[in-house]
Amino acid sequence: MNIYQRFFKAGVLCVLPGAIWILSSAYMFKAPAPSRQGPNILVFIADDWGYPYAGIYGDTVVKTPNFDKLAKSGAVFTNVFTTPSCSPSRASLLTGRWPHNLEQGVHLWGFIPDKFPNYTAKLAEQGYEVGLCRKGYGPGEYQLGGYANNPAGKGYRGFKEFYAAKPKDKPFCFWFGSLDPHRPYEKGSGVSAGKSLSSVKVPAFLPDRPEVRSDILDYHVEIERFDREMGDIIKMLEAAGELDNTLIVITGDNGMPFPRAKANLYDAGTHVPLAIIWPGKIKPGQVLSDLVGFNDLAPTFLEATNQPPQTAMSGKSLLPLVTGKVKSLGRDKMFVERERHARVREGNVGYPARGIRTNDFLYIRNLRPERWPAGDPKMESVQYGDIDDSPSKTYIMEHKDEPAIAPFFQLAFQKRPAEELYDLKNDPWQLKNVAQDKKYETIRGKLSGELNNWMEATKDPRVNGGGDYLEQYPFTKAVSKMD
Ligand SMILES: [Ca+2]
Repeated sequence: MNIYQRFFKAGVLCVLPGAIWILSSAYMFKAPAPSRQGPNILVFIADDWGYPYAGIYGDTVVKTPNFDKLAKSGAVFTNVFTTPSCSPSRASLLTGRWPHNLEQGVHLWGFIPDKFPNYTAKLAEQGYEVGLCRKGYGPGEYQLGGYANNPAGKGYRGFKEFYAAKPKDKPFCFWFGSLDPHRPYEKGSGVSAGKSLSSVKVPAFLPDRPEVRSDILDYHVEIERFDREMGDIIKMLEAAGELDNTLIVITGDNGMPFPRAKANLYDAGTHVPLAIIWPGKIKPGQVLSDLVGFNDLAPTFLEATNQPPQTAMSGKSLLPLVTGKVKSLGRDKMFVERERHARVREGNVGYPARGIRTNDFLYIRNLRPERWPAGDPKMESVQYGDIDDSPSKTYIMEHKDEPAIAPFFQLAFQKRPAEELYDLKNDPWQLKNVAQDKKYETIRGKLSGELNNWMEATKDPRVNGGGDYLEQYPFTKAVSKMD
Protein backbone atom coordinates (compact mmCIF):
# COMPACT_ATOMS: atom_id res chain seq x y z
CA MET A 1 0.00 0.00 0.00
CA ASN A 2 1.52 3.31 -1.05
CA ILE A 3 1.27 6.59 0.77
CA TYR A 4 -1.68 7.83 -1.28
CA GLN A 5 -3.66 4.72 -0.53
CA ARG A 6 -2.89 5.12 3.15
CA PHE A 7 -4.09 8.69 2.96
CA PHE A 8 -7.32 7.57 1.37
CA LYS A 9 -7.57 4.73 3.81
CA ALA A 10 -7.43 7.20 6.65
CA GLY A 11 -10.68 8.48 5.27
CA VAL A 12 -9.39 12.02 4.86
CA LEU A 13 -10.45 12.54 1.28
CA CYS A 14 -13.94 12.14 -0.01
CA VAL A 15 -15.34 11.98 3.48
CA LEU A 16 -15.73 15.60 4.29
CA PRO A 17 -18.25 15.35 7.05
CA GLY A 18 -21.41 14.35 5.29
CA ALA A 19 -23.70 16.24 7.59
CA ILE A 20 -22.09 19.61 6.85
CA TRP A 21 -22.26 19.04 3.15
CA ILE A 22 -25.78 17.79 3.27
CA LEU A 23 -26.88 20.99 4.95
CA SER A 24 -25.14 23.10 2.33
CA SER A 25 -26.32 20.89 -0.52
CA ALA A 26 -29.93 21.47 0.38
CA TYR A 27 -29.20 25.07 -0.50
CA MET A 28 -27.02 24.36 -3.51
CA PHE A 29 -29.42 22.05 -5.27
CA LYS A 30 -32.72 23.79 -5.02
CA ALA A 31 -33.10 23.78 -8.78
CA PRO A 32 -35.12 20.84 -10.11
CA ALA A 33 -33.16 18.07 -11.80
CA PRO A 34 -33.01 18.44 -15.57
CA SER A 35 -35.21 16.15 -17.63
CA ARG A 36 -33.50 13.60 -19.81
CA GLN A 37 -34.02 10.18 -21.29
CA GLY A 38 -31.79 7.89 -19.31
CA PRO A 39 -31.19 7.71 -15.59
CA ASN A 40 -27.95 8.52 -13.83
CA ILE A 41 -25.87 5.46 -13.09
CA LEU A 42 -24.30 5.28 -9.64
CA VAL A 43 -22.11 2.35 -8.60
CA PHE A 44 -20.96 1.73 -5.05
CA ILE A 45 -18.29 -0.94 -5.00
CA ALA A 46 -16.66 -1.96 -1.74
CA ASP A 47 -13.25 -3.62 -1.86
CA ASP A 48 -13.28 -7.22 -0.56
CA TRP A 49 -16.84 -7.08 0.78
CA GLY A 50 -18.16 -10.62 0.65
CA TYR A 51 -21.54 -12.23 1.16
CA PRO A 52 -23.28 -12.37 3.64
CA TYR A 53 -21.75 -9.46 5.57
CA ALA A 54 -24.84 -7.25 5.75
CA GLY A 55 -27.85 -7.10 7.98
CA ILE A 56 -30.27 -7.81 5.16
CA TYR A 57 -28.47 -11.08 4.48
CA GLY A 58 -29.04 -12.20 8.05
CA ASP A 59 -25.77 -11.10 9.62
CA THR A 60 -26.74 -9.73 13.01
CA VAL A 61 -23.24 -8.63 14.02
CA VAL A 62 -22.05 -6.26 11.27
CA LYS A 63 -24.18 -3.12 11.06
CA THR A 64 -25.13 -1.97 7.56
CA PRO A 65 -28.24 0.17 8.02
CA ASN A 66 -27.79 2.14 4.80
CA PHE A 67 -27.28 -0.91 2.61
CA ASP A 68 -30.20 -2.66 4.27
CA LYS A 69 -32.53 0.27 3.76
CA LEU A 70 -31.48 0.84 0.15
CA ALA A 71 -31.63 -2.85 -0.67
CA LYS A 72 -35.19 -3.02 0.66
CA SER A 73 -36.12 -0.12 -1.61
CA GLY A 74 -35.16 -2.15 -4.68
CA ALA A 75 -33.92 -5.63 -5.58
CA VAL A 76 -31.40 -7.47 -3.45
CA PHE A 77 -29.61 -10.51 -4.87
CA THR A 78 -28.49 -13.54 -2.93
CA ASN A 79 -26.55 -15.52 -5.57
CA VAL A 80 -24.02 -13.23 -7.22
CA PHE A 81 -20.57 -14.60 -8.07
CA THR A 82 -17.46 -12.94 -9.43
CA THR A 83 -13.74 -13.44 -9.91
CA PRO A 84 -12.04 -13.45 -6.49
CA SER A 85 -9.41 -10.85 -7.42
CA CYS A 86 -9.83 -7.05 -7.67
CA SER A 87 -8.77 -6.14 -11.21
CA PRO A 88 -10.38 -8.96 -13.22
CA SER A 89 -13.58 -8.66 -11.20
CA ARG A 90 -13.81 -4.92 -11.85
CA ALA A 91 -12.81 -5.42 -15.48
CA SER A 92 -15.68 -7.87 -15.92
CA LEU A 93 -18.13 -5.38 -14.39
CA LEU A 94 -16.93 -2.61 -16.70
CA THR A 95 -16.81 -4.58 -19.94
CA GLY A 96 -19.54 -7.17 -19.51
CA ARG A 97 -17.04 -9.88 -20.46
CA TRP A 98 -15.59 -12.91 -18.71
CA PRO A 99 -12.10 -12.13 -17.41
CA HIS A 100 -10.62 -14.83 -19.67
CA ASN A 101 -11.92 -12.83 -22.66
CA LEU A 102 -9.97 -9.72 -21.65
CA GLU A 103 -6.42 -10.77 -22.56
CA GLN A 104 -4.12 -9.06 -20.01
CA GLY A 105 -7.21 -8.07 -18.04
CA VAL A 106 -7.44 -11.61 -16.72
CA HIS A 107 -4.74 -10.97 -14.11
CA LEU A 108 -4.63 -8.85 -10.97
CA TRP A 109 -1.62 -6.92 -12.24
CA GLY A 110 -2.61 -6.48 -15.87
CA PHE A 111 -4.74 -4.02 -17.83
CA ILE A 112 -7.85 -3.86 -19.99
CA PRO A 113 -7.03 -3.30 -23.66
CA ASP A 114 -9.26 -0.40 -24.71
CA LYS A 115 -10.52 -2.28 -27.78
CA PHE A 116 -13.05 -3.91 -25.47
CA PRO A 117 -16.08 -1.64 -25.05
CA ASN A 118 -17.14 -0.72 -21.57
CA TYR A 119 -20.30 0.87 -20.25
CA THR A 120 -18.68 4.07 -18.99
CA ALA A 121 -17.22 4.87 -22.44
CA LYS A 122 -20.57 4.15 -24.10
CA LEU A 123 -22.35 6.46 -21.69
CA ALA A 124 -19.73 9.17 -22.18
CA GLU A 125 -20.41 8.96 -25.93
CA GLN A 126 -24.07 9.57 -25.14
CA GLY A 127 -23.35 12.76 -23.22
CA TYR A 128 -22.99 11.37 -19.72
CA GLU A 129 -20.51 12.94 -17.34
CA VAL A 130 -18.41 10.06 -16.03
CA GLY A 131 -16.57 10.23 -12.73
CA LEU A 132 -14.83 8.14 -10.13
CA CYS A 133 -13.83 8.49 -6.51
CA ARG A 134 -10.95 6.35 -5.16
CA LYS A 135 -10.55 2.81 -6.55
CA GLY A 136 -11.91 2.22 -10.03
CA TYR A 137 -10.40 -0.46 -12.25
CA GLY A 138 -7.39 -1.57 -10.31
CA PRO A 139 -4.85 -2.22 -9.03
CA GLY A 140 -3.97 -3.11 -12.64
CA GLU A 141 -2.39 -0.31 -14.69
CA TYR A 142 -5.14 1.11 -16.90
CA GLN A 143 -2.76 3.37 -18.86
CA LEU A 144 -1.18 0.31 -20.48
CA GLY A 145 -4.54 -0.50 -22.07
CA GLY A 146 -4.65 2.83 -23.90
CA TYR A 147 -6.82 4.69 -21.42
CA ALA A 148 -6.14 8.31 -20.44
CA ASN A 149 -8.37 8.02 -17.38
CA ASN A 150 -9.32 5.08 -15.29
CA PRO A 151 -11.98 3.11 -17.22
CA ALA A 152 -14.34 3.64 -14.28
CA GLY A 153 -14.16 7.41 -14.81
CA LYS A 154 -12.15 10.55 -14.34
CA GLY A 155 -10.94 10.87 -10.77
CA TYR A 156 -12.57 13.21 -8.25
CA ARG A 157 -12.03 13.67 -4.55
CA GLY A 158 -15.63 12.80 -3.89
CA PHE A 159 -19.14 12.76 -5.22
CA LYS A 160 -19.65 16.31 -4.01
CA GLU A 161 -16.78 17.65 -6.12
CA PHE A 162 -17.87 15.61 -9.11
CA TYR A 163 -21.46 16.80 -8.91
CA ALA A 164 -20.47 20.43 -8.44
CA ALA A 165 -18.19 20.32 -11.50
CA LYS A 166 -20.68 18.52 -13.73
CA PRO A 167 -22.60 20.54 -16.34
CA LYS A 168 -26.10 20.75 -14.91
CA ASP A 169 -27.84 19.52 -18.04
CA LYS A 170 -25.83 16.31 -18.30
CA PRO A 171 -26.75 12.98 -16.73
CA PHE A 172 -23.99 11.34 -14.74
CA CYS A 173 -22.32 8.00 -14.36
CA PHE A 174 -20.38 7.83 -11.11
CA TRP A 175 -18.37 5.10 -9.43
CA PHE A 176 -17.66 5.23 -5.73
CA GLY A 177 -14.87 2.70 -5.20
CA SER A 178 -14.31 2.47 -1.48
CA LEU A 179 -11.00 1.08 -0.25
CA ASP A 180 -12.90 -0.61 2.56
CA PRO A 181 -12.90 -3.34 3.72
CA HIS A 182 -9.58 -4.09 2.01
CA ARG A 183 -6.62 -4.64 4.32
CA PRO A 184 -4.67 -3.42 6.19
CA TYR A 185 -6.89 -2.98 9.24
CA GLU A 186 -6.15 -1.21 12.44
CA LYS A 187 -5.56 -4.27 14.59
CA GLY A 188 -8.07 -4.46 17.39
CA SER A 189 -10.24 -1.66 15.98
CA GLY A 190 -13.36 -3.80 16.31
CA VAL A 191 -12.80 -4.47 19.99
CA SER A 192 -11.80 -0.82 20.53
CA ALA A 193 -15.09 0.23 18.96
CA GLY A 194 -16.92 -1.74 21.63
CA LYS A 195 -17.64 -4.84 19.59
CA SER A 196 -17.74 -8.14 21.35
CA LEU A 197 -15.48 -11.07 20.46
CA SER A 198 -18.18 -13.48 21.56
CA SER A 199 -20.65 -12.05 19.04
CA VAL A 200 -18.57 -13.10 16.01
CA LYS A 201 -19.67 -15.93 13.77
CA VAL A 202 -16.46 -17.61 12.67
CA PRO A 203 -16.71 -19.27 9.24
CA ALA A 204 -16.01 -22.98 9.48
CA PHE A 205 -12.92 -22.69 7.26
CA LEU A 206 -11.17 -20.56 9.89
CA PRO A 207 -10.08 -21.60 13.39
CA ASP A 208 -12.26 -20.29 16.17
CA ARG A 209 -9.61 -18.39 18.10
CA PRO A 210 -9.67 -14.92 19.69
CA GLU A 211 -7.12 -13.66 17.16
CA VAL A 212 -9.41 -14.66 14.28
CA ARG A 213 -12.52 -13.29 15.98
CA SER A 214 -10.80 -9.97 16.51
CA ASP A 215 -9.65 -9.92 12.87
CA ILE A 216 -13.25 -10.45 11.72
CA LEU A 217 -14.45 -7.60 13.94
CA ASP A 218 -11.85 -5.33 12.33
CA TYR A 219 -13.30 -6.39 8.96
CA HIS A 220 -16.75 -5.38 10.22
CA VAL A 221 -15.48 -1.93 11.22
CA GLU A 222 -14.43 -1.27 7.63
CA ILE A 223 -17.66 -2.59 6.12
CA GLU A 224 -19.53 -0.26 8.46
CA ARG A 225 -17.44 2.71 7.32
CA PHE A 226 -18.28 1.89 3.70
CA ASP A 227 -21.93 1.76 4.67
CA ARG A 228 -21.78 5.18 6.35
CA GLU A 229 -20.03 6.83 3.42
CA MET A 230 -22.55 5.35 1.02
CA GLY A 231 -25.35 6.70 3.18
CA ASP A 232 -23.82 10.18 3.06
CA ILE A 233 -23.66 10.14 -0.73
CA ILE A 234 -27.26 8.96 -0.95
CA LYS A 235 -28.29 11.91 1.21
CA MET A 236 -26.45 14.27 -1.15
CA LEU A 237 -28.22 12.66 -4.09
CA GLU A 238 -31.56 13.09 -2.41
CA ALA A 239 -30.85 16.70 -1.52
CA ALA A 240 -29.90 17.34 -5.15
CA GLY A 241 -33.26 15.98 -6.31
CA GLU A 242 -31.55 13.22 -8.30
CA LEU A 243 -32.48 10.14 -6.33
CA ASP A 244 -35.60 9.30 -8.33
CA ASN A 245 -33.71 9.47 -11.59
CA THR A 246 -30.73 7.34 -10.60
CA LEU A 247 -30.10 3.65 -11.00
CA ILE A 248 -27.97 2.58 -8.05
CA VAL A 249 -25.89 -0.57 -7.81
CA ILE A 250 -24.21 -1.57 -4.55
CA THR A 251 -21.78 -4.48 -4.45
CA GLY A 252 -18.33 -5.76 -3.48
CA ASP A 253 -15.58 -6.85 -5.88
CA ASN A 254 -14.66 -10.15 -4.17
CA GLY A 255 -14.92 -12.02 -0.90
CA MET A 256 -13.32 -11.48 2.48
CA PRO A 257 -9.50 -11.16 2.63
CA PHE A 258 -8.95 -14.20 4.82
CA PRO A 259 -7.34 -17.62 4.25
CA ARG A 260 -9.37 -19.85 1.86
CA ALA A 261 -11.54 -16.86 0.92
CA LYS A 262 -10.30 -14.05 -1.39
CA ALA A 263 -8.29 -15.39 -4.36
CA ASN A 264 -10.06 -18.75 -4.11
CA LEU A 265 -12.99 -20.14 -6.09
CA TYR A 266 -14.87 -21.16 -2.95
CA ASP A 267 -17.92 -19.05 -2.15
CA ALA A 268 -15.97 -17.11 0.46
CA GLY A 269 -13.88 -15.72 -2.40
CA THR A 270 -16.50 -15.32 -5.13
CA HIS A 271 -19.90 -14.73 -3.51
CA VAL A 272 -20.68 -11.02 -3.14
CA PRO A 273 -23.56 -8.76 -2.11
CA LEU A 274 -25.60 -6.94 -4.73
CA ALA A 275 -28.54 -4.56 -4.62
CA ILE A 276 -30.06 -2.64 -7.53
CA ILE A 277 -32.28 0.35 -6.84
CA TRP A 278 -34.17 2.60 -9.24
CA PRO A 279 -37.10 4.36 -7.61
CA GLY A 280 -40.31 4.04 -9.57
CA LYS A 281 -38.84 1.50 -11.99
CA ILE A 282 -37.68 -1.34 -9.77
CA LYS A 283 -40.25 -2.62 -7.34
CA PRO A 284 -39.12 -2.42 -3.71
CA GLY A 285 -38.76 -5.43 -1.48
CA GLN A 286 -37.52 -7.93 -4.06
CA VAL A 287 -35.19 -10.69 -2.88
CA LEU A 288 -33.84 -12.49 -5.94
CA SER A 289 -32.00 -15.80 -5.88
CA ASP A 290 -31.12 -15.92 -9.58
CA LEU A 291 -27.52 -16.82 -10.36
CA VAL A 292 -25.82 -13.63 -11.49
CA GLY A 293 -22.29 -12.80 -12.70
CA PHE A 294 -20.44 -9.49 -12.76
CA ASN A 295 -20.57 -9.42 -16.56
CA ASP A 296 -24.35 -8.92 -16.26
CA LEU A 297 -23.97 -5.39 -14.90
CA ALA A 298 -22.65 -3.48 -17.94
CA PRO A 299 -25.48 -4.81 -20.17
CA THR A 300 -27.91 -3.78 -17.42
CA PHE A 301 -26.60 -0.21 -17.41
CA LEU A 302 -26.75 0.02 -21.20
CA GLU A 303 -30.33 -1.20 -21.35
CA ALA A 304 -31.42 1.12 -18.55
CA THR A 305 -29.99 4.10 -20.46
CA ASN A 306 -31.59 3.03 -23.74
CA GLN A 307 -28.33 2.06 -25.41
CA PRO A 308 -28.14 -0.80 -27.89
CA PRO A 309 -26.72 -4.04 -26.50
CA GLN A 310 -23.06 -4.71 -27.25
CA THR A 311 -22.31 -8.02 -28.91
CA ALA A 312 -18.87 -7.88 -27.26
CA MET A 313 -20.56 -8.23 -23.86
CA SER A 314 -21.35 -11.79 -22.85
CA GLY A 315 -23.42 -10.93 -19.77
CA LYS A 316 -27.15 -10.53 -19.75
CA SER A 317 -29.08 -7.43 -18.67
CA LEU A 318 -30.80 -7.85 -15.32
CA LEU A 319 -33.31 -5.13 -16.14
CA PRO A 320 -36.13 -7.43 -17.35
CA LEU A 321 -35.78 -9.37 -14.10
CA VAL A 322 -35.68 -6.46 -11.67
CA THR A 323 -38.50 -4.61 -13.44
CA GLY A 324 -40.70 -7.70 -13.37
CA LYS A 325 -40.82 -8.28 -17.15
CA VAL A 326 -39.51 -11.81 -16.63
CA LYS A 327 -39.84 -14.01 -13.56
CA SER A 328 -36.32 -15.41 -13.69
CA LEU A 329 -33.11 -15.38 -15.70
CA GLY A 330 -33.62 -19.06 -16.42
CA ARG A 331 -30.14 -20.01 -15.26
CA ASP A 332 -29.19 -23.10 -13.32
CA LYS A 333 -25.46 -22.38 -13.10
CA MET A 334 -22.84 -19.63 -12.88
CA PHE A 335 -19.13 -19.80 -13.64
CA VAL A 336 -16.12 -18.57 -11.74
CA GLU A 337 -12.46 -18.38 -12.65
CA ARG A 338 -9.06 -17.20 -11.59
CA GLU A 339 -5.59 -16.74 -13.02
CA ARG A 340 -2.61 -14.86 -11.57
CA HIS A 341 -3.21 -12.90 -8.41
CA ALA A 342 -0.02 -11.67 -6.66
CA ARG A 343 3.64 -12.36 -7.61
CA VAL A 344 4.04 -15.30 -5.32
CA ARG A 345 5.30 -18.28 -7.32
CA GLU A 346 8.56 -19.21 -8.90
CA GLY A 347 8.50 -17.98 -12.50
CA ASN A 348 5.71 -15.51 -11.66
CA VAL A 349 3.02 -17.96 -12.70
CA GLY A 350 -0.55 -17.95 -11.46
CA TYR A 351 -2.90 -20.58 -10.16
CA PRO A 352 -5.35 -21.08 -13.02
CA ALA A 353 -8.68 -22.60 -12.06
CA ARG A 354 -12.25 -22.65 -13.30
CA GLY A 355 -15.43 -23.47 -11.47
CA ILE A 356 -19.13 -24.04 -11.94
CA ARG A 357 -21.58 -23.13 -9.21
CA THR A 358 -25.16 -24.41 -9.10
CA ASN A 359 -27.63 -24.11 -6.25
CA ASP A 360 -26.55 -27.51 -4.96
CA PHE A 361 -22.91 -28.00 -5.96
CA LEU A 362 -19.60 -26.27 -6.51
CA TYR A 363 -17.24 -28.02 -8.91
CA ILE A 364 -13.70 -26.64 -9.30
CA ARG A 365 -11.03 -27.65 -11.77
CA ASN A 366 -7.51 -26.69 -10.73
CA LEU A 367 -5.70 -26.53 -14.05
CA ARG A 368 -2.14 -26.66 -12.67
CA PRO A 369 -2.57 -28.66 -9.46
CA GLU A 370 1.18 -29.14 -9.09
CA ARG A 371 1.42 -25.48 -8.05
CA TRP A 372 0.72 -23.98 -4.64
CA PRO A 373 -2.76 -22.43 -4.56
CA ALA A 374 -1.86 -19.72 -2.05
CA GLY A 375 1.66 -19.13 -3.41
CA ASP A 376 5.00 -20.82 -2.85
CA PRO A 377 6.04 -21.57 0.72
CA LYS A 378 9.61 -20.62 -0.07
CA MET A 379 9.24 -17.21 -1.66
CA GLU A 380 11.62 -14.91 0.19
CA SER A 381 9.47 -11.80 0.03
CA VAL A 382 6.18 -13.32 1.07
CA GLN A 383 5.17 -16.87 1.85
CA TYR A 384 1.78 -18.04 0.59
CA GLY A 385 1.33 -14.51 -0.70
CA ASP A 386 -2.04 -14.94 -2.40
CA ILE A 387 -3.37 -14.83 1.16
CA ASP A 388 -3.27 -11.25 2.42
CA ASP A 389 -1.09 -10.68 5.47
CA SER A 390 -3.38 -10.76 8.47
CA PRO A 391 -3.64 -11.92 12.07
CA SER A 392 -5.71 -14.87 10.82
CA LYS A 393 -3.03 -15.96 8.36
CA THR A 394 -0.27 -15.52 10.93
CA TYR A 395 -2.19 -17.51 13.52
CA ILE A 396 -2.71 -20.47 11.22
CA MET A 397 0.91 -20.46 10.05
CA GLU A 398 2.32 -20.24 13.56
CA HIS A 399 0.11 -23.03 14.89
CA LYS A 400 -0.04 -25.29 11.85
CA ASP A 401 1.58 -28.22 13.63
CA GLU A 402 -1.06 -28.35 16.32
CA PRO A 403 -3.68 -31.03 15.64
CA ALA A 404 -6.56 -28.57 16.05
CA ILE A 405 -5.11 -26.09 13.55
CA ALA A 406 -3.50 -28.43 11.00
CA PRO A 407 -6.77 -28.98 9.08
CA PHE A 408 -7.13 -25.23 8.54
CA PHE A 409 -3.58 -25.03 7.25
CA GLN A 410 -4.37 -27.90 4.90
CA LEU A 411 -7.51 -26.20 3.60
CA ALA A 412 -5.98 -22.81 2.81
CA PHE A 413 -2.26 -23.31 2.22
CA GLN A 414 -1.59 -26.82 0.92
CA LYS A 415 -1.79 -28.20 -2.61
CA ARG A 416 -5.12 -29.30 -4.01
CA PRO A 417 -6.22 -32.07 -6.35
CA ALA A 418 -7.13 -31.36 -9.97
CA GLU A 419 -10.83 -31.66 -9.21
CA GLU A 420 -12.89 -30.53 -6.26
CA LEU A 421 -16.59 -31.08 -5.71
CA TYR A 422 -18.65 -29.81 -2.79
CA ASP A 423 -22.17 -30.88 -1.88
CA LEU A 424 -23.58 -27.58 -0.68
CA LYS A 425 -26.67 -28.99 1.01
CA ASN A 426 -24.52 -31.12 3.30
CA ASP A 427 -21.41 -29.00 3.27
CA PRO A 428 -22.22 -25.29 2.89
CA TRP A 429 -18.71 -24.24 3.95
CA GLN A 430 -17.14 -26.36 1.20
CA LEU A 431 -14.77 -28.26 3.43
CA LYS A 432 -15.13 -31.87 2.22
CA ASN A 433 -14.07 -32.59 -1.34
CA VAL A 434 -16.22 -35.43 -2.70
CA ALA A 435 -14.87 -35.41 -6.26
CA GLN A 436 -13.48 -38.92 -5.83
CA ASP A 437 -16.52 -40.27 -4.01
CA LYS A 438 -18.30 -42.86 -6.20
CA LYS A 439 -21.65 -41.65 -4.90
CA TYR A 440 -21.10 -38.33 -6.67
CA GLU A 441 -19.69 -39.69 -9.92
CA THR A 442 -22.76 -38.78 -12.00
CA ILE A 443 -22.98 -35.18 -10.86
CA ARG A 444 -19.19 -34.75 -11.09
CA GLY A 445 -19.28 -35.92 -14.70
CA LYS A 446 -22.22 -33.67 -15.54
CA LEU A 447 -20.65 -30.54 -14.04
CA SER A 448 -17.27 -31.32 -15.60
CA GLY A 449 -18.93 -31.57 -19.01
CA GLU A 450 -20.81 -28.31 -18.51
CA LEU A 451 -17.62 -26.57 -17.51
CA ASN A 452 -15.94 -27.85 -20.68
CA ASN A 453 -18.86 -26.62 -22.77
CA TRP A 454 -18.66 -23.18 -21.24
CA MET A 455 -14.90 -22.97 -21.76
CA GLU A 456 -15.32 -23.93 -25.40
CA ALA A 457 -18.31 -21.69 -26.02
CA THR A 458 -16.59 -18.65 -24.48
CA LYS A 459 -13.25 -19.31 -26.21
CA ASP A 460 -11.44 -19.72 -22.93
CA PRO A 461 -7.67 -19.89 -23.65
CA ARG A 462 -7.47 -22.65 -21.01
CA VAL A 463 -9.73 -25.03 -22.89
CA ASN A 464 -8.21 -28.45 -23.50
CA GLY A 465 -5.18 -27.74 -21.35
CA GLY A 466 -4.06 -24.64 -23.27
CA GLY A 467 -3.51 -21.06 -22.26
CA ASP A 468 0.08 -21.15 -21.10
CA TYR A 469 0.62 -17.89 -22.97
CA LEU A 470 -1.50 -16.16 -20.32
CA GLU A 471 1.40 -16.65 -17.93
CA GLN A 472 3.62 -14.64 -20.27
CA TYR A 473 1.57 -11.48 -19.93
CA PRO A 474 3.64 -8.89 -18.09
CA PHE A 475 3.27 -8.34 -14.39
CA THR A 476 2.44 -4.64 -14.39
CA LYS A 477 3.07 -3.72 -10.80
CA ALA A 478 5.89 -1.16 -10.74
CA VAL A 479 8.81 -1.95 -8.46
CA SER A 480 8.15 1.30 -6.58
CA LYS A 481 4.73 0.00 -5.66
CA MET A 482 5.93 -3.30 -4.25
CA ASP A 483 5.23 -3.48 -0.56
CA1 LIG B 1 -10.96 -6.50 -3.90
